[in-house]
Amino acid sequence: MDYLLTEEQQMIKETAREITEKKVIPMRAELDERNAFPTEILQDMAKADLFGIFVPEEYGGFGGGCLDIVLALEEMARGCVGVATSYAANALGIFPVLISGSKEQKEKYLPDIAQGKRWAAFGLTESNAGSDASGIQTTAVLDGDEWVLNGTKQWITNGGEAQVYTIIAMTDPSKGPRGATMFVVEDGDPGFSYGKKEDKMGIRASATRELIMQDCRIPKDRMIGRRGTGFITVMKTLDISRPGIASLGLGLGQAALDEAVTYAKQRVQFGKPIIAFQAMQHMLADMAIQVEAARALIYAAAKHIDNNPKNMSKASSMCKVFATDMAMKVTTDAVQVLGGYGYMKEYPVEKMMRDAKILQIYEGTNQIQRNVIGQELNKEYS
Ligand code: COS
Repeated sequence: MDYLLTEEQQMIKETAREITEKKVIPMRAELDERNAFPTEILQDMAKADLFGIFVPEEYGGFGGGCLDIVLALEEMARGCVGVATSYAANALGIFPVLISGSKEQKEKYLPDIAQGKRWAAFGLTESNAGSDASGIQTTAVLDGDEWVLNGTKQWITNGGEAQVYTIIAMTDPSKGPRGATMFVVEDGDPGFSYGKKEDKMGIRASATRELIMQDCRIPKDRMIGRRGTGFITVMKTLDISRPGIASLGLGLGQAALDEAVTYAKQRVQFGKPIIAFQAMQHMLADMAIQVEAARALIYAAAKHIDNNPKNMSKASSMCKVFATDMAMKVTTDAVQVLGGYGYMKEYPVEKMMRDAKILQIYEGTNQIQRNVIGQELNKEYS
């Protein structure tokens, strides 16, 4: 379907697609097998200016919006969701600075991010604070001209690979969500270290580690926004970022559909290609409908977010739920279409199905997204 994308938007898609075809697809099985971080591929993306998409022009980027990011991520995810997750986590990590950072912080970090000289990561989750984001226990205490952070962040994408970390900590624990504040912690800060790299079911080309802060001292001016505004910044960050996760589901679903149709045309059983059987055609048709419906919803939600920055939550959660549930279903069906071959590592759909699962879990489970949508409906109809 023609979504009437501008020339610039088509260029973003083509650039991301070229890197995906030339660099990502040939490497994805090996990265998955070795649980290896795609440093060189990310450097290639930086050279192609893909890291500047979401950075404002005054800080050396292209000033793109949510739609521009989802277009790039869709193409990346057609190749490998692990690689695309590393890119997406960089955007997620720097969004708090974009949303609530001071001019000085933007000047300090954004040009490097736009050029891919430094990568970012987002530190929210803890062992006892997953869906319940305001349950964080990491603390930050002001000591003279420095903040002292203590706590451990868990399952942080790009952990140990990024140089810039946006981290939420309690500055006034008795105030609940209103007592949380965000900070920038940099690789090499005293008292800041990483846990071991996690061994995951899917998205194995992305790095996931703990961030450990033991009397981690950072300068006072690393606080993002005002004291006590951290939770709101986190919520806004997730609102902007979740369509990107939806788009990972979209690219993945499209890739699984491509594999399934190609296979169904080649595989001959009972004397004809299996695509000639109605049972197969109906399955492929349902997959194609779901992929296209996800694309339409994501592009519409991204446009809405670009034009209504104060009213993002429902559109953001809706497309995240729909597209990532779609990706799980469509990749599972693709394995079914390929049958025994689909279950073997020799064919890419096995990895696609493993990669799909996390999309229903990270950046807010799909159950939490439904809560957000339900709460918004409750407000709208009051
Ligand atoms: N934008 C701006 N402000 C928001 C907001 C949003 N999208 N969502 C909530 N807020 C505000 C509320 O208005 C409230 O402000 P007041 O103190 O002025 O009333 C405050 O934030 C607290 O909101 P709420 O009471 O709804 O917080 P809850 O603790 O009930 O949590 C959910 C809300 C479940 C939505 C939140 O915890 C969440 O998103 N959890 C999932 C976290 C997640 O995605 N984790 C994955 C890891 S991150 S990669």
